[in-house]
Amino acid sequence: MKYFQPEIETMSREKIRELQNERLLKQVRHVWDNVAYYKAKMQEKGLSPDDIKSIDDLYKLPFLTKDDLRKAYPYGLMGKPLKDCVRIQSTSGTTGQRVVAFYTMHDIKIWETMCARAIVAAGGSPEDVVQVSYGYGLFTGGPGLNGGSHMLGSLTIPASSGNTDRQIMFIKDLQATILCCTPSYAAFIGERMKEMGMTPDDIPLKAGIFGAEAWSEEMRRDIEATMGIKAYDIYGLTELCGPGVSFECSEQRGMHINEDYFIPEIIDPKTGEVLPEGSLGELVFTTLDKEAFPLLRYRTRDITTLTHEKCSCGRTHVRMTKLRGRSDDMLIIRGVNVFPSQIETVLINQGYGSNYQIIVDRVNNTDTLDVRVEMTPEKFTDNLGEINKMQAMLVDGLRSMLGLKAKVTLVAPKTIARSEGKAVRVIDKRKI
Ligand code: DLL
Repeated sequence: MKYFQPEIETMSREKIRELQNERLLKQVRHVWDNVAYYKAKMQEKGLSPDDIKSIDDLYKLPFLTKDDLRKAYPYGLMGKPLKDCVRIQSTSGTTGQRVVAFYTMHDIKIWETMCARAIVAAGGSPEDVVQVSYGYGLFTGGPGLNGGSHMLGSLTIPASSGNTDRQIMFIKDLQATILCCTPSYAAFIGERMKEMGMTPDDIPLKAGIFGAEAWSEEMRRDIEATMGIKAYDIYGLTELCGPGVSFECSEQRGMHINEDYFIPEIIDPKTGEVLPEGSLGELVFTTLDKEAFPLLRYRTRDITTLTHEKCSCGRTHVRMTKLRGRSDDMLIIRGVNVFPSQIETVLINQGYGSNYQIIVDRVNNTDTLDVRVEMTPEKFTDNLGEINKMQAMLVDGLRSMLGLKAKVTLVAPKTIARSEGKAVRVIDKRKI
């Protein structure tokens, strides 16, 4: 099975544009008629739905930001009355304001369709056994992939996250072929497998669908080798539905955005100006077929690039590159922009795992960067001279990657807390 919906996933660019134009006009009208908050924003700019005749007019529409979501919390952006809604999902609110999103039955169906497309793109079919080890509940990871797997007709194990030994037992005993969880949890499961003396040959897994947080190519290779699988990236956010907004195919070179449901744009995060294809900038989405929670030009704060370059998988939908992190993940240390993923790349290149912690502080008006890194069992030593040498190598690696001097402390294996969901790797004491 190559595609879940071949006619849509491989549609010609002209047809995609036609479909987007048609749906955009309807979505703008729906918002104007039902979302007073956004209607007021349009009126402030002197706009009415008649001013939006095609995608070419999209730039005229005002942006929606996380701040708007906060102001309109909880019901102010709804496009349907509550009685027509069947579900609420929410973010954990770790990076600030909690987001609450609403779904009609139609919205759930399109969300699950996108997740089914993602599973097929990762080599899945109704023959597969899909173990969903994302958290269930308000977090969208579990319910989204669970729904996608059902829609595809795969046997679904709603394992949820946690109880890692049981996860491994299920994979083995229930013959799971596809694992869905955060990349940090996948790394943790892999680590535990190794400890239990298991090799990839002991488990039937062939693929993993990992997302919800930034992860490096090096971490991907690590997980792939430990589990003997192909690891696919999946992206999404609660505001738009959850996982499945975009997903990787066998090429593993960027995630196809479901363009029949969303129009993506890349803007300059400072000026709001739309940037040409290939530029690195903030990702903005306009929903095209949402009933309960339609969002026009929603600023995600995620930083990426878009490419329409032909993909050998045959899918025609635009791709976004792997995220380096969110614009609000980016640390500014002594004036230098630092993404945690850059630090991770240095660590993994020198043979460490993805268990690390970044501690930023300000001492005597100067920012300090401390990186605590766990030694792997293979690298573990209690010889101080050796440890000093290893630390110095990491300091060098970080200096050439970031242009910054960091302090590195190596710690014993298993001393940094593992994550079953999204890992919290940065502790910025300057904000406290
Ligand atoms: O994390 C939805 C999701 C669940 C996606 C399961 C993939 C898999 P939120 O909790 O609302 O939703 O967080 C959304 O997480 O704006 C990104 O900053 C980040 N994010 C999501 N997927 C990726 C990814 C879910 N593949 C926020 N790579 C987004 C990097 C990601 N960051």
